[in-house]
Amino acid sequence: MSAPILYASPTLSVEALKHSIAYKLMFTIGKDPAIANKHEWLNATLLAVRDRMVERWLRSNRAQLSQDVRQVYYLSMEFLLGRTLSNALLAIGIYEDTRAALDGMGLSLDELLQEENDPGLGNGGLGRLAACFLDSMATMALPGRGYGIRYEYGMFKQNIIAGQQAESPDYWLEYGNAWEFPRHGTRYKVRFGGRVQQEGAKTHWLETEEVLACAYDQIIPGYDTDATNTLRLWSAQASNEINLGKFNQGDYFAAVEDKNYSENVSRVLYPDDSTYSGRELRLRQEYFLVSATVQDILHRHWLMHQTYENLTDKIAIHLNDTHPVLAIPELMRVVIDEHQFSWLEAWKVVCQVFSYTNHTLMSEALETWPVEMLGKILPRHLQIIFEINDHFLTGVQAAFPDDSGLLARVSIIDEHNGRMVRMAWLAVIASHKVNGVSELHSDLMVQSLFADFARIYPDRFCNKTNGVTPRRWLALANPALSAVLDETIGQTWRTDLSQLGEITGHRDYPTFINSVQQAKFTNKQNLARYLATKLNVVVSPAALFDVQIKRIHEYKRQLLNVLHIITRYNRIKANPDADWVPRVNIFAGKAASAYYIAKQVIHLINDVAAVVNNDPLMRNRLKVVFIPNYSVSLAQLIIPAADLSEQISLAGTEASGTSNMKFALNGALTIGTLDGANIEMRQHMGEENIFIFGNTAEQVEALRVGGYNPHQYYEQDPELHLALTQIATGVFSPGESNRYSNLFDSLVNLGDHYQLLADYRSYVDTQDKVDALYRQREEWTKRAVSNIASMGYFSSDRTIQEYADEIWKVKPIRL
Ligand code: 26W
Repeated sequence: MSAPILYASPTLSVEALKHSIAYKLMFTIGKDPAIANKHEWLNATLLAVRDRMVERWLRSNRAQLSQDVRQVYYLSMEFLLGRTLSNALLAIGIYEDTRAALDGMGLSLDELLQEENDPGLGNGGLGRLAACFLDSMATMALPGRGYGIRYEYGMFKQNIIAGQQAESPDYWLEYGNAWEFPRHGTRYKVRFGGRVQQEGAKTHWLETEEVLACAYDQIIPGYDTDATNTLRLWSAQASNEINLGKFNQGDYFAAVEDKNYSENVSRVLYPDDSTYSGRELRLRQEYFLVSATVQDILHRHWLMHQTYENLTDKIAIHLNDTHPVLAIPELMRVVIDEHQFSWLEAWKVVCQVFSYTNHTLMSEALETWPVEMLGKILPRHLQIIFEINDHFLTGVQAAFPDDSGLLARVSIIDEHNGRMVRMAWLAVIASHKVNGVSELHSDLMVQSLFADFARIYPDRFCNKTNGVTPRRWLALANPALSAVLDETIGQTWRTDLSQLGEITGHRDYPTFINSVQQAKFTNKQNLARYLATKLNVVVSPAALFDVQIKRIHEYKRQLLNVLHIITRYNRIKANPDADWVPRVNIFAGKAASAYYIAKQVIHLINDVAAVVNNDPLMRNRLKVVFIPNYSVSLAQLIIPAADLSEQISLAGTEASGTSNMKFALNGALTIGTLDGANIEMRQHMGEENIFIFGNTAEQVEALRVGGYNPHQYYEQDPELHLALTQIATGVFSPGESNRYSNLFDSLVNLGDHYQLLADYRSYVDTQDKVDALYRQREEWTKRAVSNIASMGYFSSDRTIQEYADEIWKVKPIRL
């Protein structure tokens, strides 16, 4: 690490900052300070702060080039970075100076920070993980770059209208993006369609349509270090050649239409993480990302080395799920068709360069493309995929001559379901390492989805349990708790999260416990203020804040949470004078726009909220709130305010989860199943510090195999029976009594695929234990402290160190 830069140069720096902010406002934005609005001041501040990072950035890039080290390229269709200004201020240690500078000009830093839009270039966990990884790579000075798409429209905005989700477009570039550097000189042609022509040994890909990929760079600052990295996002621009042709023929409208059409490729993020779309535009997007990226990687490599002989020594390419898997045939194509590699030479390179992370076992989310569609859009790539498949199957046949069904099962081409290309198979066959994202997930991955491949390639599969960056998820999101930690154990936990273990020694000091409680209360007040001002919902910060925030998905079982809330409501109604622990149940999350059941769940939550919140008997004992338009910035507000974190997916379905880690790091206790990373969290914190309920993954499987009968649970548990009947008969939808009959049916009559009813009793009983512990406030806080203390392992710095050592083989640069 470099010399400490955190608390340097107080007054000098404040004056200099004032000057440069005003300078940016006038000379870059062109506004008179007397009339500038908040957006303009924000952009001026962003630009002034960006200036202070550019030198480090250039130095980092220079060091990467001169030290000639191996580079890792992280390819992802999604990056959910969150707001940038506060993170940059924290990283370079000028948070308080900037506050003072703005103060001095009559502006409030906190207000400006709230003005920044939060780019939603991702769906959820996978995109946010990519952002945490970039933060860790920069902080650890690892020579890496992210590559993605600069979607013009990010994740849709969610409004709740009459209790239901309504989507509207998120045009996040409305006020420009001060943070990015457009690289007008860095553009690559990306080609689609056309046909393949063989000329002796040479293959030509002809008569293609073209679109240009233009680079937009942003600085990813490392924390308290000179090291910075780059995230490069590609934006589509019509290539003039095509349009000019039609234009000259006089067909002006066709030319403009064409232009719009080809630029569609980076227009919008696919806002669905539950089912793969199978849509042609999505396939084009995926190829657009990888084609531009592979060209860029090779270009940079050539600049540094003037040869492609040493590719395997110098580059590692990581595939964030299968979405960028076309990078495999693309790299093959380029080195064979354009750089005269033999097929086997090319394959050897590919097999050493690529690695792949699987993020889900859900079959409906696994990408497969019709052979026909792939052949139409990428004929040369389809040819290469067939060649890879032949080469692979020949090897398998030789090694496993006696397994008759094996070839069909492992073939990249699924012949039984309408000839589909299985992208996960391609990823596994070409990657030297394949990892899951928690121990359970990685185990299940080799036992189920990739069982055949685990036999063929026993050393290929490994686990890299996810982590989260402590900079954004503790230092930035929770200044109150951070201050307590700083006072107790010093400040260096930000780059070595294992130091949080040291607070265990303070668990029995009442002053420490008090200050942890105080920090939580402050955060709950902040959230309560937001709920009051934005949603007109008044909650007491003294109540237990019970939070489930994540994409709405059946396997995540928000509906199980609702069943508990209804049960609690019924109990309070039956016995209003008992001494109830007051609770506020908070939900947030988006439903994919075509996911009918998920949308019904949102509607039901809002309907239940309306009934409960308007029932005079409930008063402060129970409140239900759905916070619209969940985002990274909302997560930063909500998570620090949570007492209880709901991680209640059916065991075996949530690959890892990462918000589970963020909650625990911020001192919430978890109620959860033995799923994903919950299992490892329990190991680290001890089972007395987490509320575990429900069936294990093995029990779930056994139930499924043995013939699960949800109806029996419905019949035998009176509280469950009542709650379900109330949903089915319109108690929460008085205007439309059968509104939820389909939800009821899916649980009681249609098999309850995610086994909510099987886990209901254990869940509700465990919630009672939560109440009991919450009454003993000091004991509760001690366990919260144990949660915080044991989260060191779940830093993305640890995760990235493992990727760097065991998969990418990259080392930090010296600065
Ligand atoms: C093709 C449509 C599509 C898009 C995105 C299918 C699947 C996805 C992602 C794989 C969904 C996702 O974000 N998965 C989550 O990844 C996180 C990071 O590893 C895990 O913590 C979550 O458990 C997992 O659901």
